[in-house]
Amino acid sequence: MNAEGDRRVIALIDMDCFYVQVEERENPNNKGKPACVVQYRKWKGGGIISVNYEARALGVTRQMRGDEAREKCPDCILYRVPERRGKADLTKYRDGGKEVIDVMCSFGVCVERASIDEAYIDMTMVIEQTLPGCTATAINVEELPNTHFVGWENETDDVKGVHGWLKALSKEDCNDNDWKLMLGAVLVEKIRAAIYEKTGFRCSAGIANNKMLAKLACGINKPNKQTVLPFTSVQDFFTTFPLKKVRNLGGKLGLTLREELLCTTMADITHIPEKILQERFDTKTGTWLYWYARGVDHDPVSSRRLPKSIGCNKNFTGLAALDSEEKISHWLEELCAEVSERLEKDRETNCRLAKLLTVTVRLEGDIRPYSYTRSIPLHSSYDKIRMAKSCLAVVMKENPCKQGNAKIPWVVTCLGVSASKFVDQLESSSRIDHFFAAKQSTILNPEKEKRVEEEPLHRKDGLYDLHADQEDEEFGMEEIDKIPTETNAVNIIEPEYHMAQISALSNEIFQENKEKASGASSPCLNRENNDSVKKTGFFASRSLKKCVPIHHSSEESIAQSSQVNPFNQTTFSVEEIFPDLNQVDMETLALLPPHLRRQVLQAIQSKQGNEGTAKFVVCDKCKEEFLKEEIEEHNDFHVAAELQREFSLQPSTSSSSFNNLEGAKVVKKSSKRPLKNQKNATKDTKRSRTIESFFGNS
Ligand code: TTP
Repeated sequence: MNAEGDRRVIALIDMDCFYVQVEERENPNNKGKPACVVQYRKWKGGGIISVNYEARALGVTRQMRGDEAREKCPDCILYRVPERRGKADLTKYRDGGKEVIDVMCSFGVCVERASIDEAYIDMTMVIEQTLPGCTATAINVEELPNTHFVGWENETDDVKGVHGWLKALSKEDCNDNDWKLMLGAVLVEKIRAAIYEKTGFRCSAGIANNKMLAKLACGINKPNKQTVLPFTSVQDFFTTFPLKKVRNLGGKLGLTLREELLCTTMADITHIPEKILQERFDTKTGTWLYWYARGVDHDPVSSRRLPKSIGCNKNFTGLAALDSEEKISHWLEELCAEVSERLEKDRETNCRLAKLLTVTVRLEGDIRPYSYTRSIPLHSSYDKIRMAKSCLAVVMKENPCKQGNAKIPWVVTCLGVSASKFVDQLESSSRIDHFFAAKQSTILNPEKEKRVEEEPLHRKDGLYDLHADQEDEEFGMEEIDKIPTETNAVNIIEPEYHMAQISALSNEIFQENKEKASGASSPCLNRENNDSVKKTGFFASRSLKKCVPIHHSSEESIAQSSQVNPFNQTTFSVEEIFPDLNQVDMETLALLPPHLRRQVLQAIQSKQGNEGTAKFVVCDKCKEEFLKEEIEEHNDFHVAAELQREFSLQPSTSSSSFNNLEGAKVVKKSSKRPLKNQKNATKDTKRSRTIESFFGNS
């Protein structure tokens, strides 16, 4: 790694007092007057989350509440964030952010949306095409009306440093990089002007050779200004710049640097040898930090106009804190309702499906943003009730006292739900979808099927939502995972995604069969038929399967589900599904009906000439064949199924919330199996366990 290698031209564009600007656009007569946006809660006028620059000039800050702002400035307008389902409704701010992104994208640059009101752009390619033949005289100072150059400002006659910089560019020893930054500054002036023209919003920007420098340059001159941070000015600038203000160093890593290694500025880190940094953190982080402190950051701008996650959270402070399962359940339902609605919209607009649902909890007394985070697989259905139940199950499993709605020993002060791990809707289902669609044309409405398949993909921009809720104090959550260190894994549990899919699928089948066993699905033949015409391929097959009333026990149903699958009657060749057996996609495999999956596994086995060797094992309960790595997870499922069956036979002693645990398979980074020891437990012991304890710590 070295400093010389990075000659990209990156900008960070950040909207000025964004929420206030959105409100001002709706109320043009108020433009130019001091104003703030306050959170929806009314106590003391509500917490301020955005302050315009007129109000800032009069002493109003974001740390104040609405009433204090009015004391400072009686004319200050207080806009209130709209409310829906008892929480903030950020739709109009998100939509405003999307408009801005659309303008940026129209310039042919690579855009990475970084939060509700900011985005990185990589202009390198565009600039490199313009570069040949540029001369300093060709650049007019008027093209840079709002640009400042760090290190070149001259308080007397060149406050912004533009003249000094242009003069330097005309010298012979001036390098390409300086030129590129200059051209980048001209382009960003144009982009910002276009944003204003098309949306009416003002913004500021930072221009530099990488994301970290661009981000910190952006904050130097605001509002409606842009700042170039040339690489040659970085070291000087870093001698006073507090490290806690640097991207990726605001959190735990920054705290360790400050408290343990006594660094307060970026330059302080440069005095620590790389080896020491590697020893204190780890090799990768140490090296990264070593260069980071020298202004080097290779993090690419990844083209991303869509959010990586869709979620919302809510704080419950003081008397509003959640101290019963009932309250937690209620708010999880509210949060899941919002997430589900936005996911559906996202699926329609962006043709993608979220595969992971993450629930975050902060407990009373905890100063961290979140006390714990748990992830569970999310199935193709965005059913808000099922999502909420799954979330409740994983939240409550952490609680040492899980007695229904009894007072619980811990109190929740923040709850968050977010969906992530998006996959292309077609990509995820295409192979299997087309495969089944072809085979079942007589089952589904062929006209409808054709229409669905021929419909063009409407890929529109989605919304990026890091500021999930006004009350959320933790910004830039996604930045956490950019740090190349284990430290970022502290609160985030990575999914063992493929393996989880297998057991999640089993859970899903189990749940469906449970519904069938209870007779719930039998009266809905017509409804299911209607649904089925809307769905294609595998999903349609699931709907059809649901229509068949079965009255077996749940586990029997799972084992026998292949007998009721209408596709059983059709013969498919394994090659039709997986033309290359060396590249079998586990996700697709997990979606197959059991008999087909068995065929695929057998085909792989014989292809590898491993027949009879220990690569696959047969489950002695359902006689299905599994990859060796899958069997443990699969066994867990049988135990869960058994417990659930017993649980549903017993009079309910616990919250009904636990009766439906479809999808509530906790995915953890460590492959610690919660059931490992319990599998050897006697039947009686198993019987005495509740479904909560199955998912609880073991
Ligand atoms: P910021 O970009 O941090 O702030 P801002 O746009 O209001 O002002 P500035 O000109 O200094 O950039 O946040 C963007 C929006 O995110 C902000 O308008 C309101 C919202 N927000 C919250 O909801 N809660 C918060 O704690 C913060 C800091 C912002």
